[in-house]
Formats: sequence, C-alpha cells, structure tokens
Amino acid sequence: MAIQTHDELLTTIKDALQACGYVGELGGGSLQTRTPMTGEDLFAIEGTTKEQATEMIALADEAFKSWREVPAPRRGNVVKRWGQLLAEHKHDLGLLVQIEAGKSISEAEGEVQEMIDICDLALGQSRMLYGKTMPSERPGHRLMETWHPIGVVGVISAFNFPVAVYSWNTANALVCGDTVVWKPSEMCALSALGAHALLSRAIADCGEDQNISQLILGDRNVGEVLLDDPRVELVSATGSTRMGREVAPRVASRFGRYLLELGGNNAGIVTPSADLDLALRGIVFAAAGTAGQRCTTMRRLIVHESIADELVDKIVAAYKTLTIGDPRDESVLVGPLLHQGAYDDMQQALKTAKEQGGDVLVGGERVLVDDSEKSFYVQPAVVRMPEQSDIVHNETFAPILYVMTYSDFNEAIALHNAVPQGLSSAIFTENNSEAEIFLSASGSDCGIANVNIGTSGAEIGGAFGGEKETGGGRESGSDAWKAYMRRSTNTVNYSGELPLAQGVKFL
Ligand code: UN1
Repeated sequence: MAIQTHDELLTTIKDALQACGYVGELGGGSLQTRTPMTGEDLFAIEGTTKEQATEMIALADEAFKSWREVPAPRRGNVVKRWGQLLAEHKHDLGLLVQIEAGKSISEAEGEVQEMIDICDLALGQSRMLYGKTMPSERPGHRLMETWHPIGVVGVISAFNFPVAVYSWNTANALVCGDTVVWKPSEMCALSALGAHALLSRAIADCGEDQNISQLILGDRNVGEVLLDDPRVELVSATGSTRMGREVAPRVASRFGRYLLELGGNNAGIVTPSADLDLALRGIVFAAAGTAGQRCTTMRRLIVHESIADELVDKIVAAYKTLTIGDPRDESVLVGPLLHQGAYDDMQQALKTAKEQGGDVLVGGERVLVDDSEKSFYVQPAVVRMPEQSDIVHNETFAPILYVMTYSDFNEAIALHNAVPQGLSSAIFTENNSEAEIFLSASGSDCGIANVNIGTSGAEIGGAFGGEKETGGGRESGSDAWKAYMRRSTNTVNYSGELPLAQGVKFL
C-alpha cells in the first residue's frame, strides 16, 4: 500500500472489510480504533456490553449442543473453507493487520499465512482426533480412551498477533467440536472484524450454525465476562504475565480450564564455533523485527567472550542500516511501537539499564516520521550489559537487545535460564554437543528451543508456548488440540463374566 492521506486510508479500511464480508456499520460507536502508523484515530465502532457478551456465551453454549454432534471431518470443512477465504483475502486482512499493528506488509501477510496454515493442519486433524487402545488386564475386556468436545472456548488475544493466535485456537477448537467466543485486543478491533467476517462466511458456505463463532469487542472489562462465566469451559489467553496472574486463579476458582501464552524473555547463545553471518541475520530479525513486539522477540544475547566484540560490531552495523518508518513504505523493515505507553516503557528500561551498568551501543532514540508527535517510532537498541543485572529479567515489549558475555558453556546455560519467563530460545553453534546439551533436559528451560535460527518465527506445525511465567500452555500444532477436548477412559466388558481389576474378589 502506498502512503495515503488519512481519508484514503479510511477508504482502504472500508474496502478491505467489505471484501472480507463485513457488512456492519463503521462509526458512531464507543470503541475508538486507531493506527500506530500515524497515531491517528480511525473509526469509532460499536463495542460489546457485558450483557451482550453474556448473551453471546449463551448462544455459543446452545450452539455447542448440536455442533458437538456434527462429525469432526464435517466440522473440518468449516476450517477448510475459512482457509480458502483467508487465502483469497490474504491481502485485505493483511492490510488491516498492518494498519492496526503497524507491521510491514510482508509480516502482516505472513500472519494471515499462519492462519491459512493452521486451517490446513486443523482440517487434517479433524480426521485424527485419535484416542489410544490399551491392553486390558482382564480377559474379554477392551480398554480405550475417546476424546470429546468440551464446550465454549473463550479466546483472549493480544494486539501484536491480532489474528494468527486467534486462528490457532479457533481452528483447533472448531474441529474439536467446541464453539468459540473471541475477545481480541481492543487495539485491533478492525482486524478482528475482518477475520471474524471471513469465518462467518465460511460457516454460512458450509451451512452450519453461525452461533458457533462469537466476537466480543471492547476493553478488558468486557473480556472479564469470559473469566467468570461457568459456561466457558476453557479460557485461552495471550498477553502479559500480569494478565495471566489474574486470569489463572479466577478461572481455576470455578474449575474452568485455562491455556496461557504469556510473556517471553527469549535469549540466544552464540558459541565460538558459530557461523557469525548466519547468527547475525537470525539475531537481527528476531531482535529488531516487528519492532521488538513479538512474544518471541530475542531480548537477550549471551555471547562467548572470544567473539563478542566481533559479533556485536556486526550487529551494531546492521542495526544502523535498518529502515525505520511508516510500514506502508515497502522499503521499511521496522515499523512503529503500539503507542506512547510502549515508547515510555522502552525509555524507562533503557534508563534503568544504564543505571545498572549498561552501555547503549546503538539506538533507543525516537524517530520522527512525517513530523508527527502522535506516532512512536524508535531506533532499535543494543545494550551491552554486565553479566548480572536485574533489568535483563524483565520483558519490555520494545526492541531492546541486551548483550552479555560468558566464558564457560555451563555459565551460558545458567545465564540463559536465570529469568522467570520460558517461551523461546536459540543457540548458534557448529558444535554438535553444545547444540545437543542446549536441547537436553539440562539445557534450555523454554517451550521452544532452536538451533541456528532465531527465537521468533515459529511454524504452526509444532506446539507453541512456554514454561515458567510464560504460563505452560501449548497452542497450534502437534498435539495441542488435546487442550480443546476432554478425555474419557472407557472399559468395555464383552466376557460375560465380571472379573474385577487388581484381582479383587467381591460377592
Ligand atoms: C506472538 O508473538 O504472540 O513465532 C506469536 C512467532 C510467530 C508467532 C508469535 N509465529 O514469532
């Protein structure tokens, strides 16, 4: 998209939403949307009240009663169709993501591609909701497990991946026979309208019940309805650790299930044998890409002291070539931060880092784009830190890469694991045993551990999520579907006798 006037931008949004199949009003509502690209307000759309949200849960709960009876491969047709529509409207939805999250068009469309990919995976999964059969200890008995839908799944998603993470949850939940009530970030309500409209079309095209998919728009207050309503069997929430601390006990107190994908503080270790040019590219994309606003962003670099100066010089030089600006300009690699709050957090973290002995090697300063005071662009920062400091234990959702050095490999692993979060991790090495140790039980303690690629940009085929304060949940591929189902263990006796297990005698 070329850089346009504000009015042209509004027209682009209307056209993209219309192309996705959104037929509602844009304007006159209470939920103000805006774009971080210019900091300007967009449309004020209709928000959802708590009463309406509760009604949506009721509708989804009612729809569940028949959706769970629909054969899973037929449920798969809905996500198949959704994937087709997403492919057709990749650019339309990508534009909305770009406008609200400030991503380059390549990254924004990449996000929609993640949606298409998970639809493919979930379609296949709809024929593979496998349960096990185990040998029974009793003659003439069959022991097995079957998987059943659980009910309404509440999905709470964040601004930085406004549609992809929603689709990981939704595609899996739908084929598993659950219904979905989605509360997206209020920062990305327009992208949500587009993604939701495409799913509504897919449901209509397949002749299924529209009530299996519901959309709640608004701030955290309205989202809280999902935490407390006992009809919401699973709450899948993506966001800060602070949010997770609130979600988990509230949902647990009513014995609901939760799936959390919270903060990361992802590190890369670079060992003396590493291919430094490859490491450089992996590090710069992971640390500065998406303006440091991925939960998988690389925030810490732990480099062997013998190569630290060489690698750091290369990183600083590469950072100086990064194009920062309005992401509608296709030569731009680093777009805006979400808002002033994100910018202030970054400045505060840099100040603290300096107080704790940090040396800012590049970046941190604001970049004015079009002389606008309303948007917040920054030069991504690299900060050389002493081995021990508190600030590196915190996740700041901005492009700051803290660099530390090590001399002994075990020390590198200890530094790596010394933070409360545990999402993603990487090692750059050509030494096989270092790579294997990093992936072993005494290596990285994260949910994702990579060799010779950065910490971000995971494919949907693997399970996505992390340990410790990241919350322990797993979404997306592998066997993550099991979180959206309940397991039933079944013993069938066809012996005509009634032998008891463990050889117990009775009557
Ligand atoms: C997120 O930032 O919440 O691995 C999700 C990645 C993307 C998903 C990030 N596939 O960076």
